[in-house]
Amino acid sequence: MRIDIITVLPELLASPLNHSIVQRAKNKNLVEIFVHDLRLLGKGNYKQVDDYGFGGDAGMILMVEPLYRLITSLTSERLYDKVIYLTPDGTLFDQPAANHLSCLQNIILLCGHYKGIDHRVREHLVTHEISIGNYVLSGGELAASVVVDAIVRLIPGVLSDETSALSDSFQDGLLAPPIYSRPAEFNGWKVPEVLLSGNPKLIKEWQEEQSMERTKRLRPELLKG
Ligand code: 6GU
Repeated sequence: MRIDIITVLPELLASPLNHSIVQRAKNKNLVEIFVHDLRLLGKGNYKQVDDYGFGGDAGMILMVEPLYRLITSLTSERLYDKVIYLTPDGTLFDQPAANHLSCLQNIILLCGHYKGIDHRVREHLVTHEISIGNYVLSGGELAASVVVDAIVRLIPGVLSDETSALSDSFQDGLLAPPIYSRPAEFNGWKVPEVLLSGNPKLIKEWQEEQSMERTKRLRPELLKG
């Protein structure tokens, strides 16, 4: 999979994209991630890529021309499955959406900043819009990091034990069961007996019960779907 990310703040993406599972996936050549600094396409001494909006609202807007040049230079080189703009008014991102994106070959993630981007980019170049939740972030970079992390870990071969992505919370529409490590007793706090039983069938039953109980109690709306 290839992911191209367009941003005016590449620094904001550096840490999440260069550590942990995402770094491991890049090392294994299971994903290529290219971060494009939009500023490099700005014109003039100031490399201007943002400007005031028409209509008098305060706040800067990413201009249509640099975005047009960058996006069309990418799309002229290869076919992109999706050109995704990260925005609070996009479609809510969830596990099924992550599963879907993880199956694609090439995607562009476009991060807005300041007030957002010239709407003509959304009308003519963007094909999909994603929000990561009902709150407003200062820009799309943190959201893009979230989306990249969620999809990269699903690419086959990225996680060492492939079943571990399947046992994630939400992968079956339920919350994950509680997990424990050694020691079996700490401070008088005990690991549930069944997990020490060595009986895989009993353990699986207990985990499924726990998943269901926790989902009913903590996120009952997940069971409505
Ligand atoms: Cl994708 N972008 C911004 N700026 N804010 C958000 C968001 C995205 N998702 C939730 N809030």
